[in-house]
Amino acid sequence: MTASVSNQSSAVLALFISDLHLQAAHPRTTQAFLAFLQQQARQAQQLYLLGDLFEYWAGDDDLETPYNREIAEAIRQVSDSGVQVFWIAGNRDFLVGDGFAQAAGLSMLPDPSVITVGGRRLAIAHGDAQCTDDLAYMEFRAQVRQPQWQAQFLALPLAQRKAIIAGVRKESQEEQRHKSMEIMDVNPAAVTALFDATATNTLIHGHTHRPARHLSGDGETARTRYVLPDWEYDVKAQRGGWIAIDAAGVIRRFGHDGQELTD
Ligand SMILES: [Mn+2]
Repeated sequence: MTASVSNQSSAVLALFISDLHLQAAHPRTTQAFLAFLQQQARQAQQLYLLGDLFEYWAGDDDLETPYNREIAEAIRQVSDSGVQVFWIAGNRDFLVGDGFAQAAGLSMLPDPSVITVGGRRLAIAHGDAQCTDDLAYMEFRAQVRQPQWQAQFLALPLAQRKAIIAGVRKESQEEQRHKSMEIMDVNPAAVTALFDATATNTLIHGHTHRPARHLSGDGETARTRYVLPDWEYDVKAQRGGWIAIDAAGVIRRFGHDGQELTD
């Protein structure tokens, strides 16, 4: 009896991943994601994709590309197996629309969102909106998140959109070399504002590629900010992992090898 009760309370309710930056040029990372869908995701009740699943997304008509179709179908199989799949857009795949959502069988959520898992109320976000020290990026974000800008961009031929995105990616890589580490991290005041606005004391986000558990305050004002890792299995020093919440509301972090992180 005791064993079954403890099994029940430790059953994973929800899984959180972000920043896989999936692309055909990264076959091992892709395989790691497909394996995660086959194994961990199917044991959960909910799977939250918190942004930058794709290295870039040029529009839902790019589902014709076999690679993108394969990823959408793999997520769809998880969804069809009874797992609820949720999506928050990242700064690289914010052009994902209803076409992809339908193909993948997932539900799109606003950034940030407040959810309740295992009795625990928490906020989830991609994390780029809190990087307010990067003024140039915030300006770019405000522009490209406008429905009118997106409609105009999506009206361009797919090949032209891909060429523009390739140009922006190259430019952004150049710029990041000259930006300080602080500018590319979340701003503490922006994080506090998110906690206040959502009336939560737990936040899970990605984007910064700095996996961590940050504690602030104490007692009733204690807040915990979990940062998801990015995934990169096509290099020697592999990175990846996820966060799990069980039926008792306990939050656990796992590394690229599936081992629980205890810090
Ligand atoms: Mn990002």
